[in-house]
Amino acid sequence: MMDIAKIRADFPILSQQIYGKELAYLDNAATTQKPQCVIDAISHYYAFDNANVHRGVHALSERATAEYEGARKIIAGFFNARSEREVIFTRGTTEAINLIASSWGGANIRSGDEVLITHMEHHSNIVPWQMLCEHVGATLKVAPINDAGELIMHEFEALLSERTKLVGVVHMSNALGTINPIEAIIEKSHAVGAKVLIDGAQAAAHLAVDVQALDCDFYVTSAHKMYGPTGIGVLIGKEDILESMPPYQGGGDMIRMVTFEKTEYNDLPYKFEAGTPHISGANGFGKAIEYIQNIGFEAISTREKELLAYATSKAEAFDGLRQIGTAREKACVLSFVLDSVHPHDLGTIVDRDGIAIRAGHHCAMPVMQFFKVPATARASFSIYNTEAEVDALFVALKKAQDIFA
Ligand code: 7TS
Repeated sequence: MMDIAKIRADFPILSQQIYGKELAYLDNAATTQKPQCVIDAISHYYAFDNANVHRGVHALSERATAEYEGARKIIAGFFNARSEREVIFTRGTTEAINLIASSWGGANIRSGDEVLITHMEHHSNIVPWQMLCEHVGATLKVAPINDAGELIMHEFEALLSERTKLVGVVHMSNALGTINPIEAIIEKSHAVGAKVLIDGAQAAAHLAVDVQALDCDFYVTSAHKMYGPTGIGVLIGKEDILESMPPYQGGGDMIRMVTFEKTEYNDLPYKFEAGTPHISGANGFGKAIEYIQNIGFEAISTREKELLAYATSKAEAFDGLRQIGTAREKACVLSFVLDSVHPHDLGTIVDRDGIAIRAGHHCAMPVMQFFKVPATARASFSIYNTEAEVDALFVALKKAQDIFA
């Protein structure tokens, strides 16, 4: 059993009032809140250890480097990467996908090739591939979803061929909560020789990920959705693939030797980390992962399932509410529309009761187009949320419904 009160006490932001009401933060798919240990790690770094990494010979620089590389080691362990060379720090999921599209895609995808994604991708796993395909004359294929918001596996398989060079799939959809069967997706994609990128932006805080067991070629995520800071994320790639890829950006740290005639690039992972990195961010990311590890995925998953089941049963009993996304394998996200209230109005009204949800297209416009809605309201849950907060949400929804009735 998880001690929710104890967990809530770790997150200072939660114990505040908004418009005189207890804050109910139900926008965790957008970003999670940060525990005190993460805040402390960042502030400790600036108060005591701030220096640039990999360069100085002085004590502070050595400390900063040790913390930065220490975080990389924690992340490698968390995702079971084969080595720290496979762990590339990025600004987040978006930058990681752009890095792959630009570097690996630029080198490997040609006119006539295909990139296969799904209908439930976040814009960050659509637009970089559109840009690449347009640039090289390749084709972007989209695997369809069903009315529950699940990938239609046999149609996905039918779209795979020897032309498919890359398959990019979201592990857990931010707009629907759907958890994709990525093991099967990876296996089937590899069978036609395609490389596989898994967008783990949503999944990594909720599900244990083992990149070796999965055998994915690239796994990407963002620290800020895992109780860590914004502005940092990670690309975990297979070493031989990363070795074969050209650098994404040029500059300091990514080189071994520069002359005007020729530049020799640095080893992995530094080849992909041009410029001064987000050192405090990496530090905070490492601490956030330790925080997750201390709780453990078994407890996290049990609790989050409980909360989702509670919210779902309330949603099913609520007159005039239509859930968007009812996949059998689903996590932590309740996306919905009400008959009588536009999602944006809903978001504004419940905010007045201290309840933070998101309203909009969730950077997944094709999902909205599929379900023929302009937007949805989305409550997304985390380990610190409570049944009382879910109750408060549904009281506020009723209020909104009454106002617009
Ligand atoms: N992929 C998925 C599945 C996401 O949910 C997000 C962010 C991203 C990629 C991009 O991550 P970033 O950290 O690089 O921005 N999703 C959301 C959301 O649902 N609400 O705000 C951001």
